[in-house]
Amino acid sequence: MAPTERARVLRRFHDVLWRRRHEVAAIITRESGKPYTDALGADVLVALDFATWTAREAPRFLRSRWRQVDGMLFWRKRVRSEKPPLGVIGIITPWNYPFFLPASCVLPAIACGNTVVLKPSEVTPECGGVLESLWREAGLPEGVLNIVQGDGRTGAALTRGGVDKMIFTGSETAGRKVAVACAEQLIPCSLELGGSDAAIVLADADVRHAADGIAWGRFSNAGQTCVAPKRVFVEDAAYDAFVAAMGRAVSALKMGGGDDPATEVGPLIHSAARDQISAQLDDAVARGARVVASAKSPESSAGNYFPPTLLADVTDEMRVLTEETFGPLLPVIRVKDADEAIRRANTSIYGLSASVWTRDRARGVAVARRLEAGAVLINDSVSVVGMPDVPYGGMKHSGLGRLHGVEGLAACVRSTAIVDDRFATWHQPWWFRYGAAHRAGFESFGRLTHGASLWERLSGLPGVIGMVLRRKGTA
Ligand code: TXE
Repeated sequence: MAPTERARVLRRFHDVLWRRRHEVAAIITRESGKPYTDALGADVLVALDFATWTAREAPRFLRSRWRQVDGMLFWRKRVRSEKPPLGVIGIITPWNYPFFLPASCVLPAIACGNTVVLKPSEVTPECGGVLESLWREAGLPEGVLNIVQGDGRTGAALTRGGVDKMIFTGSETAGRKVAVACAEQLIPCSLELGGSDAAIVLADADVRHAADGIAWGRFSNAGQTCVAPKRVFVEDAAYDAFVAAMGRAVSALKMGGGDDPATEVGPLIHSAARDQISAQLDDAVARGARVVASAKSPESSAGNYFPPTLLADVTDEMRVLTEETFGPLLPVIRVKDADEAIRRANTSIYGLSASVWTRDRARGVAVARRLEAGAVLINDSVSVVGMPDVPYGGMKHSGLGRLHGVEGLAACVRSTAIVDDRFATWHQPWWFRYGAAHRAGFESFGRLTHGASLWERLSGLPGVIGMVLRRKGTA
């Protein structure tokens, strides 16, 4: 199919998803426990945006035309850089955004002409199933999108199953195994492996605005978001006011079942996730951290609920700072100034995203440039992952490569060049038939292209013309 024809299929996928949005959001809520509002907003609506952007931009990105090759030596040549598909792309996704993550990886892969084998998380298989059914209804030809269900063993088999590229989102441990398998086969991989994002609250910030924004970033999806702010550094002058505002925000959060429209924080994905976050909290408290505030758990003890919890008096060796916390825990750290905040933020092994909170937006940009992160938001958190045209991915242990935007499209293609010579039978000046005249010809060429003055350059011209004509028709 031509890129424009594929774009038409993407638009139909968009239309089918829009029509079936309530059914899809209900599946997401049922499988993951997240509030229906989040399922509709952060999974379905964002996927719709990605479909629109990819259908519009992919054909533009894939377009190629002949152009003159640069450099005087190559004046006879024209080139066409093309972007053919990679072939089969293997995609492995986790459970935290069980519809958006697979959808946003599949869209550019298909738009660029690849076929896909997708392995959704074993915890949320139905979200993968419904994605397949939406594409089928959109008229995607048979065999272009193939879903395989299973756990890590299926993922490992897919990684070594003859694919041309892997796109993986998940834990650092599994991602590292995927990277090793890809390295052994010499195939590329894109890895998105989570983070421990810093939020830096500067002294001039509107603390209530910062507290509300960081609370949403950290506690939405029950804290199970790779780009959530997981460590907050607050300049001394704003610290007390910020902790008070954040304490109020945390205490006011409404926990409950996903179907209740008032629910802001649902349960964790499974009991193992709850045990892990409990252990990280216990470690912090045992080492002297203080629980400043926590939300009220729902009356019913059923479900893997874990109350959003605000922690102060946190020290660098606690697990809540050294590890990724994939649940609703928020440690707040007092720092002397922005320099200390940046230095401590950058000590993490992760570097996915970060945020800076300030009224002085120019200062925010200056701080952003010094943070080791793939993206920095000023006065917001998390939303970068929902922007279809903004490159997304991390530094350090947060992964390799970029998804989304033009960079994400580029990650789904090869880059090839066809170089054509305008004269089918003229020998190239640099081919064999060396001799004194040939050497002088190169000297003249050097003068013409690199001479220090106009005069020196022009002095090379006769020799170059002679060199070209000598080669014309040379057998
Ligand atoms: O991830 P896994 P899990 C982090 C977060 C969380 C932890 C564990 O800290 O607490 O990871 O979550 C497949 N080869 N993130 O255990 O195991 C697996 O089947 C190939 C951050 O759920 O990495 C699933 O489809 N594939 C993250 C996917 O990898 C393998 C989101 C993710 O599962 C595999 C999720 C293997 N050897 C967890 N082993 C983020 N970046 O947002 C497993 N899989």
